[in-house]
Amino acid sequence: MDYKRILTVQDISCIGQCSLTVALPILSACGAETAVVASGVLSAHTGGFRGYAFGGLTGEMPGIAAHWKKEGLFFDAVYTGYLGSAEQIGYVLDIASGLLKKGGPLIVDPAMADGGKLYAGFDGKFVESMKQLTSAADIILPNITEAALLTGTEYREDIDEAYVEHLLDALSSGGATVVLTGVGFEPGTTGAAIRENGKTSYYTHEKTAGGCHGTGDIFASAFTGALMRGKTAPEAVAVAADFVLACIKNTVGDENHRYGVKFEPVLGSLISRLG
Ligand code: PXL
Repeated sequence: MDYKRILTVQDISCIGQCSLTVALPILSACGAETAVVASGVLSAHTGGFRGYAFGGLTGEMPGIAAHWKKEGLFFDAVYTGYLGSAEQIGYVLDIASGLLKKGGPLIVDPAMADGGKLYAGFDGKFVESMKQLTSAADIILPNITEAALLTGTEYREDIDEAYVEHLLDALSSGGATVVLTGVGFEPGTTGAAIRENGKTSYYTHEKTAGGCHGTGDIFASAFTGALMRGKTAPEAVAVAADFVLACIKNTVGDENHRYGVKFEPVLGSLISRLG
């Protein structure tokens, strides 16, 4: 098996089953060595919790990157998630240009919004900086809200093919592959639209009744892991979407589990699927 080294840059939400606490185990399950740069440490994620403790780690980023450069450590892929500031995005761009192996993908999940709204703490200035990062990316993994913000398009809940095509056109104009999540045209369905090399394809599956936090991070991590295991982008989308659905099914109905999905018992199915 081809053994890949992936760098992921996102926060540590100490509790909450999102960002690094899901990316690390999922990428490991996909068979990849995973290095991390933590963008910040929060007691819990900002969706649904109040009064969380927060500390940024921006100041650590250049020193970490400089040490790796000195050691000659390079990455097969760089995958970014939740970042805290324009300054951090600048450091991530430096890391991608200095530490990514030739031909390795920069995969950007512009984790900053959902359900028509920016996450707590983000503003229009941050969106502008995120546009810089997505412009440099080889693969972008936005949900509909993030895609609308990044392209200056009105957010719509009732989406149709023309709306999705417009978002895909705008996001892929620089040549990136785009995986737009939360796309379903029929009631009771959801999935992803993929734009690669000018062609759109869809992966559609059932939509469960309740939404769960952290599923965007789980999708992006499983997608990245599957892609680095040699799957094509549409194949990696299918792997990631099926995994997310299985995680949600393993969680809904558990009133005591309110902040994320119980993905750990489902990791075995991801490992088996990737052979
Ligand atoms: O799941 C995305 C995410 C990651 N990290 C933090 C968050 C969120 C979404 O709210 O608050 C800290």
